[in-house]
Amino acid sequence: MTSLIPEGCPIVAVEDDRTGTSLETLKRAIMDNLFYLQARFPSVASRNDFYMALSYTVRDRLLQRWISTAETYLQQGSRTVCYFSAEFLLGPHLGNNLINLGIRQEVEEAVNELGLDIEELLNQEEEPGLGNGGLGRLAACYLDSMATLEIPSFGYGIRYEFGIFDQEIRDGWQVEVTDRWLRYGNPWEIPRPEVRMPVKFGGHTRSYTDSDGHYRVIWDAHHVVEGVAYDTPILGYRVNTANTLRLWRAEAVESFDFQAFNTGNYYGAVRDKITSENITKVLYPNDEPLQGKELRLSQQYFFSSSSLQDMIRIYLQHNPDLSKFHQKFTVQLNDTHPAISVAELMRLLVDDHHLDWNTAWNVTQHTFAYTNHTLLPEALEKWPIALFQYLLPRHLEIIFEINQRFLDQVRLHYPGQSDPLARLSIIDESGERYVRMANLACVGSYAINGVAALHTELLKATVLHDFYQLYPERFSNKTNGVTPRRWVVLSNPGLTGLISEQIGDGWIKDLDQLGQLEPLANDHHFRACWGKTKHDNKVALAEHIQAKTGIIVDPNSLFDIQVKRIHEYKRQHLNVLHIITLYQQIKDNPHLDITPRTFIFGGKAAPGYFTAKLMIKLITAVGDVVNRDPDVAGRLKVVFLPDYNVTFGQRVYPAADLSEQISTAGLEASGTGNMKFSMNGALTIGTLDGANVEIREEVGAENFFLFGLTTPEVQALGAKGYQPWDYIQSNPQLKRVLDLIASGHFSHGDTNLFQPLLSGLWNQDKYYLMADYQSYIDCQQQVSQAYQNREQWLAMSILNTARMGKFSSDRSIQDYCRDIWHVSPVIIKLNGGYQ
Ligand code: GPU
Repeated sequence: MTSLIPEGCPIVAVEDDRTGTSLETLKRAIMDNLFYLQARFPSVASRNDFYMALSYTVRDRLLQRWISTAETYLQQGSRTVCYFSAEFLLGPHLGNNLINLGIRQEVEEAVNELGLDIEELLNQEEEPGLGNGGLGRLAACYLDSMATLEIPSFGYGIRYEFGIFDQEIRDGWQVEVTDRWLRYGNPWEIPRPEVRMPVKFGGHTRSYTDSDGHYRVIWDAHHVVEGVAYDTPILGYRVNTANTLRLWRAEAVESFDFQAFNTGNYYGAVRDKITSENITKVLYPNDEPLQGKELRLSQQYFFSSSSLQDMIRIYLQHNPDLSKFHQKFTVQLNDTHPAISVAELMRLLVDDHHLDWNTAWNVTQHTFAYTNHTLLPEALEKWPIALFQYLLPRHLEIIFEINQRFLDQVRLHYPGQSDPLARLSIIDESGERYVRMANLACVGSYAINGVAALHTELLKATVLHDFYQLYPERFSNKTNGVTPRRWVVLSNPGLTGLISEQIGDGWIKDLDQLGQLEPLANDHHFRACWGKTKHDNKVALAEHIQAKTGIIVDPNSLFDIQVKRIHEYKRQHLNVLHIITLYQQIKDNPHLDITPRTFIFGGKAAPGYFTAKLMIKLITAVGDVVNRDPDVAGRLKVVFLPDYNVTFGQRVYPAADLSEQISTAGLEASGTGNMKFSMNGALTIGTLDGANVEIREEVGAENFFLFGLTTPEVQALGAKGYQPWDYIQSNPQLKRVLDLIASGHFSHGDTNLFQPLLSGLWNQDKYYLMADYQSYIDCQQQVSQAYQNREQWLAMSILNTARMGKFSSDRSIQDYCRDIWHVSPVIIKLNGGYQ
């Protein structure tokens, strides 16, 4: 490989202290960073100072790989994937980078010799919570897999100053606290103040004909904001590839005009500056559905525009001809949040780079691919035309033009029919006019996919049916996956050691190798070791629970866990109905012999989602009564663990016996927590929804607890007119459970508190809890029985892990590479830095 450093330049060898991994070198490097980066000496250094010093030491070892990677990509001009996502829920970096670099042991020793504790330092890291839940975490797993598979790729997103709020529980209610994750600095990001992109907002457009007779449009914006790049290296597992996650921060610009307009109004000018910088202040904490706010659309446009401008800049460094842009880059749109990119790329190509419309459209349409992540109709993004006109006037024109040309084509398919046209149109004209972002994404993309087999089928049959009719060849399924590096190796070292002892460690990069564990499911000794690992993890979680909540739980009880965003369609309240059912059975018969269980919940509610917040209150209220009732003692415990996040997930999945995946069939697009649980040997109780269907296929029906209506059954019931009352009146047990809540038993006699939840169930029950209740209770009874047969349970647990190969995000990424992106790995050789 030829070096980029011009000949004759002095060769600077990277110091060993920045790359070496011997014990002495590591110790010296940590102390060096403590002095020269934190400006501290050991006797006054805080734990955070040591965390920072250690992180810089690890970062140095990444940078060598990062630079080699960037250099190689530049030289080879390799085809590159850009993953556009408004959310990247990365979780803490330090532990993961130690694993991927393969220096966890050495670093632990070095840290010990310095008189420090590695666990304490790891716990010091504030996780970057730049996402809400599944969608953002999927993006993070995909970055890990793309790096591990040596795929040239960039992540592009937003550097929120405040990520997802921290959740506190006060008097049983959720209270939101600002996530000031950058307060003590972020050693993992490298600011790139010289990489800045102007992003325009508002104003007007005007047109003219240039000297060559071309029609041109100029957008005179109301104001301009600059996107400034902040880069985070994303290292693959035991490879030299370190890709880039580039997140944009909004900065104000002070243009000449800006100053002139504000003469004498210094205060006003500064206030405007602050307003521009608001764009990247805070992550919207709504999962699905999203909030239709102006600032949210500004965020989406801001990061889409900055990213596309950056890609064009990179492209033009080596290729003059933008008509081939799509050969170099492909963009995956993570849901519709970046779908405005379709119009923005057209604008950049046509207005700024003077490509003709057809050429530009060919490039655009061959650049984007769109992933849909939800079937909930209320979560499909649409923006009022008036807002678009005000914020992005040029884009509205471009969208109208795209739409007109598109509808002309559609007319050829459906001569004389207006209904399909109205449904396919990018503009919703049924009432107030809106721009439909999913339609824009479908029209502007060469590939469209769902995230689990069932979800893709339902997309084709329902929300995207008309597009499927028109463009069947664009549709495919790409079942989600999760990275086994973070979700097994990092979070479950005990299990990792046990598995690798038996089958070697090849499974970490090739998860299908877990299949070699299958015969061991029959091995009594192996089962015992498996059981001990699980037990150790449960003890550790029990200690954590006690430290955080004061609640004492028994590691010998069945750990029954539901962790995910709080949402009616995910049905945490169905889980609560089961708890109350068991509670009543014990109250009826205090000597009842039941399998002791600990119910553990975690998850945040969107701050404006009243019912979800009431669901949290219900869980904590039931816990308060059940945990204190002496009749129940030793049999049931209910814990709501505050502030569920990636860090806490890493403690939870390894300690679970039972994974609750109980959404109404047809509503959870995929789920990914379901995969993390199963990989760590939990059994699933679940509906035939999302990826549960495929998990059950893989692990075998006999190793999965299935209950509830199927999607067609839900649809049929809905069509014939669902009456929850039919189920309540015919089921005395169910009625008693609802009545007990209504009586104020869990609310200090307050009969009003839970009324909104209860009347929802009685009157409408949009998510079919009443219809699924008995099936769920019966299935839970089977779970309890199965848990009594420890040997059998352990065998099922081993088989769950052994059969999870399919759900590695490596498999997902390979599918995307093969079927959609058409990109191949590029092997990175370490060139030792600047040589
Ligand atoms: N999902 Br849309 C989110 O987490 N947030 C969103 O705004 C949207 C979807 C989730 C789906 O609910 C979940 O089923 C899926 O596994 C995940 O995206 C990743 O595809």
